[in-house]
Amino acid sequence: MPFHRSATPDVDVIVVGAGFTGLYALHKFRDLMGLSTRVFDAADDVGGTWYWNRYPGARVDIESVHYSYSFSEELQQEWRWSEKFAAQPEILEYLNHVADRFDLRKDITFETRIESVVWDDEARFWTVTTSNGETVTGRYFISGAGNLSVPKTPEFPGIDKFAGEVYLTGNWPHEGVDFTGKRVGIIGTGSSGIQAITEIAKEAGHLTVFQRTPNYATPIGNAPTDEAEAAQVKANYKELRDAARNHFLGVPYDQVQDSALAVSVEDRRRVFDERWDAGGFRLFIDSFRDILFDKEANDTVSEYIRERIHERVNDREVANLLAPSTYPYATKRPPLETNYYETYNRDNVTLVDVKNAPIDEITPDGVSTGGVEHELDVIVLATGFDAMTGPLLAMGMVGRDGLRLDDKFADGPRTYLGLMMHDFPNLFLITGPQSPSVLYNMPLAIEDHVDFAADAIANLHAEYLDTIEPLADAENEWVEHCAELASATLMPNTDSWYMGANIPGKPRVCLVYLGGAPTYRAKCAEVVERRYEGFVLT
Ligand code: N01
Repeated sequence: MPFHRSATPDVDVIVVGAGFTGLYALHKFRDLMGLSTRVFDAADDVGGTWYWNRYPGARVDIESVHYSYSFSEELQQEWRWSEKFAAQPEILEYLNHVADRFDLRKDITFETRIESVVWDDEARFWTVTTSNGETVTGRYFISGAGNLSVPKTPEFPGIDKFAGEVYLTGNWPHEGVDFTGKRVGIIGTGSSGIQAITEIAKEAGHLTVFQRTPNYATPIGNAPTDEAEAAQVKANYKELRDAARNHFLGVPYDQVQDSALAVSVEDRRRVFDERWDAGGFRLFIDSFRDILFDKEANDTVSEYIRERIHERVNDREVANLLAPSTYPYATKRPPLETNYYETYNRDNVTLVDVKNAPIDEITPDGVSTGGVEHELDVIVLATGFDAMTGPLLAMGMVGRDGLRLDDKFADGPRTYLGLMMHDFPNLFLITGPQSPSVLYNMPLAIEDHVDFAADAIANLHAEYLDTIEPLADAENEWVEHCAELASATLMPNTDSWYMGANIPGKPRVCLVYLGGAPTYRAKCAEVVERRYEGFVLT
């Protein structure tokens, strides 16, 4: 049976992004499958998220031995992490090492943005235009544009008139910023803000933190690498990676069985204390199974964290402001910290509540909240991202019959398995909306999705076919299924980026698949086994 294609594209595969996704995708498609592949990235070097987010304190929150590629045994054996949770420079160094080790740079075009991605139904390929004026055609398009890569547009009137310096955590200057002796203001107390606040406070003359919603931050438990533990991990990497892939969050922790409500108060306290002391996401994912699903169960851990915050902050009023009470733990992404709460015991740090007295404007001299002006030399915006859909909508994607992605996503994302979309054949969303993505361990989630795309392409080639595309019905069912899963959790009632609630006007729908990575992976495997059930191959 011949291919139906009427024209030959410039390359087989076009990939956007040279972060964790793009690097693995290039290696997989080019080196392991022999497909001609080009990668584009707006940055001038590799790294993706870890290229842009260079703010002080930026650090991974899943143990580095697990937050790393598993595709190459040699790579995972030879690389040594210096800390349990590596800081941004070391992760960037790792990604540079991967780029060099697999000779990836020669097929990456840097400092180039994708401006449009248009499907040609006649030729059966994608036409991509870029910011450097180039037009490239490719049979397959792989989005490795990331989930948290489009910073939220600052929404403060007057920001352009501020006389001092303004920095965005998600686009931090390479040369760093000298805060010595300066009056610094930071807006936002999400994961980025919390990491940055702790470090900037040590350097600034004075740091003013503008907090709208407090967060349930818990200890990360970072430490220098324990060589004996690292050797154990390396000796058992295969089992650990398998265990990670069979865990809700993509880490090789035990599966917890108990309800928080089925144990005595003392036993519950003991579990919380142990998980708090161990650090990382253990309190959330390794304590009780119903934290995310049952309000009463969640209340037990939320109350526990509030108590611990009060223990660490000297001023009772400040502690009250820092202790969240208006939403359940983990319905916003829980940040991990080292000495975050103690930072508010410093003489040079002030917490300003902008929930009750919102930011009116930014003046030439500082930030005005509730009629009070806070004079500043530097403003740091840690105000978050247009998560999950933002990076996709920024690429000017147009599918069959001129269907614009903005129109398709008008009421929220529509995907099948968070991987592909009806009317957008041969376009793979790596860790796309409605997949476990940000609630899984990113490098593993990325490998799973790139492997899915690679297998689908190999399958098409084996059958002399050109395209793979989800059926409209399969996509509709998946969208509904994701909404149902979300409604069984405590997520939907909290304003978070998971729900699109951080961006004015963005549809309020859960952007993440909440059935957990193992169930999701089993579903993807079943789809493949049933000859790509829910897809049409032509
Ligand atoms: O962004 P966020 P982030 N006025 O959206 C506030 C990952 N990550 O960059 O909650 C006043 O969480 C906003 O307030 P509110 C991780 O997945 C991981 O910190 O909307 N305040 C909030 O406090 C994370 O979840 C790591 O009321 C305003 C903050 O800005 C995701 O990236 C490190 C405001 C934004 O918090 C995003 O984190 C960093 C306004 N108009 C990031 N607008 C790791 O540790 C926004 N805010 C691996």
